[in-house]
Amino acid sequence: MNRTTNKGFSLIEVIIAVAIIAIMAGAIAPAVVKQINDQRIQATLGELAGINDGLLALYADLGRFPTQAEGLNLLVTSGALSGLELDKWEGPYVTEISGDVSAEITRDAFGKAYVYDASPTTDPTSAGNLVVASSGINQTAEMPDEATWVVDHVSLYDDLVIFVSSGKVDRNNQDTSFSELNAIAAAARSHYLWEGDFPTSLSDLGAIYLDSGFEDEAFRDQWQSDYLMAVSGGGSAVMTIWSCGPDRIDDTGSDDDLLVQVDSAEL
Ligand SMILES: [Ca+2]
Ligand SMILES: [Ca+2]
Repeated sequence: MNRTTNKGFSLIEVIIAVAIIAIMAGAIAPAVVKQINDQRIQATLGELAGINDGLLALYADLGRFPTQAEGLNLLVTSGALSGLELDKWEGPYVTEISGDVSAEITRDAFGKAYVYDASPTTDPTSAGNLVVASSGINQTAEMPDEATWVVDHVSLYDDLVIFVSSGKVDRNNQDTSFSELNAIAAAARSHYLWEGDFPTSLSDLGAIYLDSGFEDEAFRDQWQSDYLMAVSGGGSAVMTIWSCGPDRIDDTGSDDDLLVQVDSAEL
């Protein structure tokens, strides 16, 4: 009746058990690591998509992307903006993540800071106005190649790279700016018909000739640059009104500038 049931384990049984556990762990561990990495890649891709949308929304508001110094932080904080730009900033432009938003948005799901290139050299050249990149699983930035972000090389590395293009926003801005330029041109025609000459500055058009909807923003385009004007010729004067376009540089009506003209001879 006193038979013991606790025989204990023999040494050979322990060795076999440990060996089985070791083999199973060896088989499972890589799968677990892979699963964690896959989740981090998906999280990082999701963040990059949000950053892309946020940068375009910021561009639509400010008429420009963050400078290299401002970086991705400008998506969550207005930072050193002032005046008109501070008024126009309507962030945060990324979906809020729990905790310290500004710190998290600048880091990928592996905890490493995103690479932000505000003036990238890309191949093809029109690939994007900006590049944002995660260094990926190995947390080593392998791109760009030779200082050029090559679209075709993205798949060569584990880096996760987005090329951000303002093209769609610019097309919307162009449509709106042309509408405004045409409204200003119509006001300039009225000015000429009533006063016998073109205005010497756009502000001369004022409320008398301009329809509502312009008010204090009357003479600023969608990239937040002033519309410009010039009058040439004597007896048959031509008034030119233009926007500096997406590059916000006055190309005197050429390059990416948007331009309308009013010829007094046609009035
Ligand atoms: Ca990498
Ligand atoms: Ca320009």
